[in-house]
Amino acid sequence: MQIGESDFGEHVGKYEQVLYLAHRNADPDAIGSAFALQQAFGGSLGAVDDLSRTGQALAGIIGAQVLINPTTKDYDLVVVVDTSVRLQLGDTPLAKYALVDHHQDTGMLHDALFFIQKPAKSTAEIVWTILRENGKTASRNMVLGLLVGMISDTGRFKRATPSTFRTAAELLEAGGFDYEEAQSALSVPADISQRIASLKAASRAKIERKGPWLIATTEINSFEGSAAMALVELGADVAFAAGRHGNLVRISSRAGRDAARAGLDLAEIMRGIAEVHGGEGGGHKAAAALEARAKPAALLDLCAKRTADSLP
Ligand SMILES: [Mn+2]
Repeated sequence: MQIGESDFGEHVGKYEQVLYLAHRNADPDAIGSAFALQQAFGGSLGAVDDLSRTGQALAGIIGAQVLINPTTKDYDLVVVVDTSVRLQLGDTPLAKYALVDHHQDTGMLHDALFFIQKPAKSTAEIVWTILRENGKTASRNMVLGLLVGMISDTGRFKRATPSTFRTAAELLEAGGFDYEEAQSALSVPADISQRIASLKAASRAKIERKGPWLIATTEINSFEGSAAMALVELGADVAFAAGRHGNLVRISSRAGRDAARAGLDLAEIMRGIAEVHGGEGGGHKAAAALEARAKPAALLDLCAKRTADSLP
């Protein structure tokens, strides 16, 4: 059941033990959003498997105590935050759950007791509305977490909307800190294994050209998301990085602004390919992922082909 932001307190208030759960490799938007909800409404804060590098740094800065792989059956309600696809929660068992999210996928909505899902540029923006409309006051650290989440998910406001800027201004006024402080929370140097992964991804990349478009595919075994982003920063319009994880293949994809403007929808492409290979995929138009059981090279070829077909 879809609910409005103002009804969140009433719904979540019916449960005693509430867990706010962020997805695997939890990023600043997931951590900042889940932390603000947990602080405002009470309960525990958790994440599946691990936090991302910047998610970890943010948790330290705002003092978020994140339980890794908490036992979900110990809670009456799990509020899944910033997550739209079941695969982002791994094998975590979910009984009664709610959802607060900004992605475009509908896979988790059906079984949710209640959900708020809007196409905002970050979950943090939705959470800020939830706090405001439920009369919650936010501490400096809650506000800082939300703003860092917004900065991170909008690519430092590259993908911002007027409403993103309005919310950012409200957060700066409410938090009483400088914008610079929020931005510096994201300046975490990449560790050496991540830099090696990006360099290997580039050196192994296969490049296809369709008219003015460059599509890059590569295989590495970790940091697929940052590797795909690195290939776009190097000049690819669209990049796919595949890695094997046990008997699953994970592919992360990123698109540059021109490809996204031309109508490319990576979430749809990843969802479509995953579905026919017994997996799951989704995300955003310019950043999406899939997990499936197939040969990485075959999946990458399919990704490149569907992308070329959908670019003008
Ligand atoms: Mn997000």
